[in-house]
Amino acid sequence: MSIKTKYEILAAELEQQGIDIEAVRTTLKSQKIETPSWGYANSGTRFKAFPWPGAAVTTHEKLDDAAMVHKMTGIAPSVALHIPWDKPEDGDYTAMREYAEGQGIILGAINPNVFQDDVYRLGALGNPDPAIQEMALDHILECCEIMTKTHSDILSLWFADGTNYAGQDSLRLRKHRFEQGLRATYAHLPAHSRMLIEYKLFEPAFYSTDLPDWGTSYAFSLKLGDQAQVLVDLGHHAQGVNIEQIVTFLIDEGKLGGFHFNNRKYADDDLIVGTVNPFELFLIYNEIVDAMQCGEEPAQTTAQNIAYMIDQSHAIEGKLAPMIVSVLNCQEAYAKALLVPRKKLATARAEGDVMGAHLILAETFRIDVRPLLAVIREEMGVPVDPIAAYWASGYEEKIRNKRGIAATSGGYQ
Ligand code: PSV
Ligand code: MN
Repeated sequence: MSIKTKYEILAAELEQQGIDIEAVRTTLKSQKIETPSWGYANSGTRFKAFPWPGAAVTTHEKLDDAAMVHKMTGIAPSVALHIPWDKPEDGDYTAMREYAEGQGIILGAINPNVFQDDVYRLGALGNPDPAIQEMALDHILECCEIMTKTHSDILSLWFADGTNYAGQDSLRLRKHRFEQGLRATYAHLPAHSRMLIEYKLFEPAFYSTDLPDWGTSYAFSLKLGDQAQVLVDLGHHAQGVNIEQIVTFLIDEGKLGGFHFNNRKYADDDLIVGTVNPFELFLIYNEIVDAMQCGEEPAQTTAQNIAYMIDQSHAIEGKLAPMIVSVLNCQEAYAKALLVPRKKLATARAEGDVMGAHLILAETFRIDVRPLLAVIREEMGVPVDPIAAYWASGYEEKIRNKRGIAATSGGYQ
């Protein structure tokens, strides 16, 4: 049976369930996922970074790779930068932006890096030394200026700050230092931009982390104002945490700003999203779609404005292929979430039909959406099978031959 026929059968079934398949197709075509510049460079664990032949070293190479991922998928039109990893040698961010645009993509979130310099041994904004707090703040403010040149509207903040030993520093004073630093940052945000405050349960600080959970990020973002929101990195939670519930709470309060997609099995953030637990990814998208379709303000607008970003830098599985798979996994999860029969679900819930309600979600998750995705890819003019098309494109051999094996690891050039 041809893909077209499979699609027609699926569309007819869905329409019977009350799903507006035309609307689903339109929505899927407007989906956007940002990929990270650092995901195209070599990286590893603290034990070993296995170099990948052809991995990007320069920012231009990272932009070329991101553009290729977009060409294959049609839904990855922007790339996040990490500063100073992506600082141009000549300091010309306008030229970098124009280079990206020439490749068919745009520059996205700016991520200040206040965790790699030697001075940050005891933290950045939370550091007990006011001179180092100041240094970190200066770098963040410089990133606010960079945003204007790169036309970025998101400042994405993550801090490695915390302590390793009880008594090492005052937890209360660290909180105060953070509040002060975040307030100063907020005051310098370009107009119409947002700052997203990322949290992380642990690592590299192990006794206390200054921004350990969504509640802390939420509290700070509330104090700061409308331009501050929370960033949920899927990797930064304890294993049992219900991320979709956090997502819903934050959307409903107007405070979910964006995602870093990955998988939490790594205890950091480098495994391909949707591989270990595709059901969880579907449930997250389901909450977002529910807010878009059934939520009241500010939930609807908040859900519409979520910045979807991947935060993965693969250690053993190559570079572009896993990035393409990550984008496709998000597309599949979103497609399924758009097919949930929400009226039927609401009725089952209202009737207290526990199994009925659960099975509506579970059955939707089981729908084979590949014919639907094939049809929209064809309409978008991208390969119907992006992974096969990538392998057939010759790009991997081209970068392998041209770039060779870089000695660098991490985002550093
Ligand atoms: C930290 O683990 C993190 O998730 C932050 O988002 C960083 O910006 C990113 O990874 C890259 O180090
Ligand atoms: Mn992250």
